[in-house]
Amino acid sequence: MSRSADLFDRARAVLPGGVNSPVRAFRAVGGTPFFVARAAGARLTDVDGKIYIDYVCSWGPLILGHAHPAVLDAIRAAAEKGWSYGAPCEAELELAEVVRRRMPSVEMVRFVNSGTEATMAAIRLARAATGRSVILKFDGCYHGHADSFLVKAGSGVATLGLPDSPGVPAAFASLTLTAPFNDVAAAEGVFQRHGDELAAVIVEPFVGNAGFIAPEPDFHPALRALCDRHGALLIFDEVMTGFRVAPGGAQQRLGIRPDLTTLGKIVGGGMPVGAYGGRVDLMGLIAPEGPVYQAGTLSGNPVAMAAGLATLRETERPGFYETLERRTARLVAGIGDAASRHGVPVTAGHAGSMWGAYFAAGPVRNFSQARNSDAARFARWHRAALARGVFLAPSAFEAGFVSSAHTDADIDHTIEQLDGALVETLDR
Ligand code: HOZ
Repeated sequence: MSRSADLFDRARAVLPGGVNSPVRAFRAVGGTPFFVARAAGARLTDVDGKIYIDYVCSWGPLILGHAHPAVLDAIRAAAEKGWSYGAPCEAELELAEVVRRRMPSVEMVRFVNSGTEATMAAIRLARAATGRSVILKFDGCYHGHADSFLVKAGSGVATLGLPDSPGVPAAFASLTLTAPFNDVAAAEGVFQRHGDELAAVIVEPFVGNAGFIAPEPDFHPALRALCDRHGALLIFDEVMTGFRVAPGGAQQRLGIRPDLTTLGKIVGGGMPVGAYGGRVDLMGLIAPEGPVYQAGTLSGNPVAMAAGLATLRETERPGFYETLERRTARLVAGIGDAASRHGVPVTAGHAGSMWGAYFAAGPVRNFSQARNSDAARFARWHRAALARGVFLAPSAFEAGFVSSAHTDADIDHTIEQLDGALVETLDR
């Protein structure tokens, strides 16, 4: 028995499913998860000494790869000065200023500890600001695990095939309306029926929790116009896309100015950080400036702020995003080429260094098309790739990520291994 399998056995006795976040249990791809001993650059090493090129990158935060020296130095330096104050520190202010400079729609920001906290708070703020209760989300989009969002959600909810979560009161779920992603007519229909009840539309601008789905050109402009016409707020959930798909996130890439934005992952450089922010008149409603309550003992944690700042600083090097995008495009093209050579239908895409591949002829423009992809083949591909030292997200309903630590040679090696892994999935 491997040491990972042994640890997983022990873990199952004390952690539900042996994990602290469901997708990590590998249920969708079979087998048991490896346990990580250490990580550096583009590689993870497991407790049995096996090395993997990592395309999960901690589910998105590690745009510089693992244990980047500049981030490590910043964490060390911050920790030496104490790692939790419960009082303001300069790094919070510095990170807020960087966020505002990079995302001008975020005129003011509040740091929290996770993406879930950020989306929860953003919805509370939208409800308070509009005096309305209903929200619209899109099928397969995942906005964390707060009650309001576990309705037709992506990520682990989709991976485990749970329609909706028990424990969410029906009264709560009834305030969350849904529509298919990329379907302007459906969104218009919701606004026609509920326009005066809608506090907000929340959307992952590029979906990363149902696999990777790109928006069609008319989708976000239509959402912006609908919100403006009906007095609802547009919330871009940029937990995955923020500082990932462009220096200023999806809103820069798409040329859309949301009213509120939620952030996580990269903004904390791999430490537990989330954030929400937006128009100053809205953020002025947050306590203590205004009456909308939200608080947190560890919010603005000095070590986490330092990691986020160091990470964002590194991404400002000339050519950073261009190089990442070029490498990701090469990876995605390599997967597509191998698939067509072997006669396997694949639809693959990327935005910046966020990417995904479905075993489907395509197009994949919404969650129901994503769900019709060949998940069984994905599972075989995942297992074969893992055996060949390539770690992909263990679900067809999660995006992949390339970091600046992935070299051209890593990408070429990965393409070769994924090609071999695909051959192993062919019916013979
Ligand atoms: N559900 C998150 C990604 N979409 C995190 C999964 C994890 O950390 O295991």
